[in-house]
Amino acid sequence: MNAIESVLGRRVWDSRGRPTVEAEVRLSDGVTGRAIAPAGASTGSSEAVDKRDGGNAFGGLDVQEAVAAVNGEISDVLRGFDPRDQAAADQAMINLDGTANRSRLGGNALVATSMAIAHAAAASAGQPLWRYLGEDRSDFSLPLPEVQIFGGGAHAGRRVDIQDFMVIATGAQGYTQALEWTAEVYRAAGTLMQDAGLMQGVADEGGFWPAFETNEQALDYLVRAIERAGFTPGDEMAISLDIAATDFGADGRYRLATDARDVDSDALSEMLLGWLERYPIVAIEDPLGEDDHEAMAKFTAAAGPHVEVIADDFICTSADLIKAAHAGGACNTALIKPNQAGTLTETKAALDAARAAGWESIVSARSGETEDVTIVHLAVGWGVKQLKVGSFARSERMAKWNEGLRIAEVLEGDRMAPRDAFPWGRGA
Ligand code: 2PG
Ligand code: MG
Repeated sequence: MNAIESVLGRRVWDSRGRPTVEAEVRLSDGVTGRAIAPAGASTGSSEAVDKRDGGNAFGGLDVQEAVAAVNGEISDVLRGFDPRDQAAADQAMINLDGTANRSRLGGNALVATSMAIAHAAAASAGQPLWRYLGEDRSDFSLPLPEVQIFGGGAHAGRRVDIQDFMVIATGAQGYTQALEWTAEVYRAAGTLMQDAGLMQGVADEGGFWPAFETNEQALDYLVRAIERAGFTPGDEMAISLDIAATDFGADGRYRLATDARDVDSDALSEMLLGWLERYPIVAIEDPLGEDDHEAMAKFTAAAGPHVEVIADDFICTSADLIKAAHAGGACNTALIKPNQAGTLTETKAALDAARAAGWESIVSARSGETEDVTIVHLAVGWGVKQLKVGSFARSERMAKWNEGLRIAEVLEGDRMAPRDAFPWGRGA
């Protein structure tokens, strides 16, 4: 039987110049698979935690202990496992770690290893990862891209409170066209910023630095960028927001520093619902804090079925938290991030829980990324209809968008999930 022979851990560097964990799984047939752990800046409290060394080097963010765990304990425990039995290998790592939040060995050590096992198994089977993961599927399609134009919040020194101002090419015929349209909007936004004297470079995920006076000004510029690029807002190109409210509020109180306002849950909800009325917004992520359950349920009901109310920090890619949110009527769409869960098996369990709840799902990158393109393969292989990767600039982002183009070529056409698979946008 083909079996895992060893796992090699090494320290590599992410898009913010921080150390991160790469794992390389070697199989007895000589095939290897490799993956790198990403890292978030706006994290939810129930996420699997990265193991960081502390101390003086690299602001305490070094990962030598997590790398040592991969080379030592993790490699030892996985030796002999069938690489095709992802669930068994992941469970062995979960048991070995022994903590609820993966803090002993590190979520970064676990997720890199877990993804590397899948890469090795796929390579050994002579298949691209997306096809290997989708072995039981007969039909594949590309996900609809959700792309950041302005970065904010924790990704831009809190220059504005809202974290992601994004576009979704709701009218595009396919993945290739969705990227083409997004590229035009990104360029148009850059020109607008330049002309207004507001161009100050880009934020962490490649979106333009938000040199705005108010949060709402970013929305105005986004609509203007869509128009300037020649598209109809709300028809061809729609807006998606990640409020990341956990980052500026707790216990039902929120501080909108840009607008110099302190608000409660109701006032924040009212402001956001007003935006839903006035702007072509089809999706809104973490509109309230991770601890604000009742307000989130109220907001979800008020936003209505045609707006995706996306849970990120609110559910942290946890099947149990998705079930609880669904039972409480909070949110209708899950953001799926492998490193929040810790292993691919738990990530898939969260996706399955979202599907069982009748939710939509979006596979997502983190703000700290690398050349690793695993998430694109997860989206295609698992049949997830949307993908969030950050902006349309910088290679850690473009590596993912470009990987989608290669997969589209193999699929003989860039078929995206059909338009009627989305509850919003044109024809909703
Ligand atoms: C998010 C992500 C990506 P981070 O909040 O959705 O934008 O950010 O990786 O910093 O959590
Ligand atoms: Mg988020």
